[in-house]
Amino acid sequence: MTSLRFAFLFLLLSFSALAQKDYKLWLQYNETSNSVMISEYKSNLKGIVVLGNSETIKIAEKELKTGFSDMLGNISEIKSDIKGENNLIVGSESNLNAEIKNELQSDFAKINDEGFIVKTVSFKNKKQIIITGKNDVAVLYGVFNFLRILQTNKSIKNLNIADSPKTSIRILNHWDNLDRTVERGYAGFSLWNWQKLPDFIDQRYIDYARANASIGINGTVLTNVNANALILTPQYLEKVEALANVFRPYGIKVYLTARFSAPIEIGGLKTADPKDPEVINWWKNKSAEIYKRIPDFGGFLVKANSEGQPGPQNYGRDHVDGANMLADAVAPFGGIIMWRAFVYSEHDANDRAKQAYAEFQPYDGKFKENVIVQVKNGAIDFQPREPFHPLFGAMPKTPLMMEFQITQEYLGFSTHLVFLPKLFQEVLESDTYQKGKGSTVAKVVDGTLYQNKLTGIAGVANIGNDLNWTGHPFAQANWYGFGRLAWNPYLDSETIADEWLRSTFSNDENFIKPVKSIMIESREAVVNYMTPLGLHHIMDTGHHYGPGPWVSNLSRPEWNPTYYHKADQNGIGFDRSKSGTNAVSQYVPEVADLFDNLETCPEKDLLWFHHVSWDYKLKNGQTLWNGLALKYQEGVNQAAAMQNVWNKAGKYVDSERFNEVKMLLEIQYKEAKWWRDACLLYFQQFSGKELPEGVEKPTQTLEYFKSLKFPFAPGNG
Ligand code: BDP
Repeated sequence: MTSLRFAFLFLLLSFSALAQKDYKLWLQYNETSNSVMISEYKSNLKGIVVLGNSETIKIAEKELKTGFSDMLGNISEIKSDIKGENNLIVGSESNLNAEIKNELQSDFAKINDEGFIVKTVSFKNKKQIIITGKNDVAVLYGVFNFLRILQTNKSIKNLNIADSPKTSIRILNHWDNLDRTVERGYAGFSLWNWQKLPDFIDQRYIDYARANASIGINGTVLTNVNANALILTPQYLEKVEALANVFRPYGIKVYLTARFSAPIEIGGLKTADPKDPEVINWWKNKSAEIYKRIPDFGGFLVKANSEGQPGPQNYGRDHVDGANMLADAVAPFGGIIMWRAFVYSEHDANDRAKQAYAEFQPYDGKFKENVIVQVKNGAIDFQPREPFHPLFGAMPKTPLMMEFQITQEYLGFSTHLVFLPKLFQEVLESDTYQKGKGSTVAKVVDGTLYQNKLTGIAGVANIGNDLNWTGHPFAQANWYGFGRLAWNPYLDSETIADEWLRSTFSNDENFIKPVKSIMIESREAVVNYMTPLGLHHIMDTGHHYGPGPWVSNLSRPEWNPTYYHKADQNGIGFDRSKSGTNAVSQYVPEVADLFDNLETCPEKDLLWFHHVSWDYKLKNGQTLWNGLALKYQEGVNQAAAMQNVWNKAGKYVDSERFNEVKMLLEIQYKEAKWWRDACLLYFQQFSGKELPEGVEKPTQTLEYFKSLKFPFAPGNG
């Protein structure tokens, strides 16, 4: 009996210890096993001196102490007073003594307000490491950077880092509803426990803020873009205020989504017309009320006149009228409006891919200073691959921010391993040619192309209350990678994968090398088994999980997959060339011509821009039909290869995470085959051709695949 009880207790304890690993994200602070590094770290870190006493500085100090004790074991040697050398001195510029400040003058000149310096200096002939910045949050960023150096087993002998974020708004968009369901959320329910707020502060809020601060995220939109006006009532604002208080010391500002019809729904007005004086007043008063509670409130994110959401057009006004009215309301308090450009209309017979550009481009220069237009990375909707959105670079007088989707609505939910920084990087590196060669999307987003002051990157969060935050252990890498790229849109995704793996799992090269390679390949794998060669939006209806290329019965034409692939006896693909919908003309001539011309159009975008015959010859000499089938097979093979690699990783990873990933990769492989078979059987009806050699034969019929239904797929309202 007793031994049974012990066994149970042991099981419970080991479960929680393991579960904690998953929960700790990339902040594992694993004990360093590299003896060379340990002795280097210990000899360079004899003492810590922390200057200042703000909450933020206390967080920084605690973080350092946790990091050191976890990674370096016994830190009893680390004293808190500074006499000799080899100390770590941590504090903001104003707290440094004059001599150190002087020593760092040229470094301070290099950084902006959120930037940090991590530097080995020698003063009074004594070597010290300084972590500093212009304020305490910047110091906290420096601390996390320093800890990352230790986590990734890099040298701290001669540090010389001065690093600043290249964008000013680095923000998560939570599509969280007040009932705690999460639109397109695949990691459980919303973190925000509205019922228990404001009095109950879940430890998760603090851990969330800490994780975000560790990667430089400085803003969070708490609520769904399909907004509920209730969040703006005093009852809820009190709860929002409680969250803002938790996040503040971590440098994170809170933002809300504003439902455009709120003046009617909660204000008792008859209209929400942005030109109506009462409406204008209502928003002014509402903003004042919010800022009274939350003086550093960030502002509003707005989805208006998009997919049925209310907006200025309901009153014969336009997006500029709506955005500017709200901008005026928050301007006195330093707030901003992030106005989304994700619009397409059921009454517009035009190619959906052209609609946002057509509607927004003419507004260039018309928005108030504190408005930033938030544009999705591509012109349709977060597909596994889309060419960059033509609005990037096309509105020189308007700040534009990037909207990426971290949650995998169209990329296998939290079931498939897909390393998204690869996708993000591809978009950011795309050349718009707006000011000649080298006018990349990254330069639009970081403001260097047109000298915009307001800059930003938003990511639709993949976070929920699952024990491991993101559903799939590897989906944590997408949150991490998003933050790193928002800080520096020029970072290489391979560097990000490397950092994340080392901080999350192990520094062992035998683990890093192969596992990094599957991360890097995973994005192309998913493109191959879902939507190769420029196919897009052929996911099943509503929930968007799994293939549904046959769906053609939805009320709005542009919701149907058949609208996007246009497969028929003659071929497949959406003709957006000059002889088709001419969507290519929304890009500057260099880019337009590249996409327009079959010879130069990258094959990865072929069916996005062209309808080509089944016998069309691809660059590798294959016919389009054979090439398409082989791409689907390649995706399946890649999914299998991912499994092979992971199966050998067991000895470097705790068994819980190892098994989780193993099971998920098995599902991914199974579903890659599902995608291949369903799509090829469906398209084969039009091509009328046999599958080429090397492509496995489907084991089910097309009817079987069509019959699959997923009424309770998550994230779908
Ligand atoms: C689509 C989603 C939908 C969102 C919409 C948006 O399917 O749930 O509300 O985008 O971004 O991707 O507004």
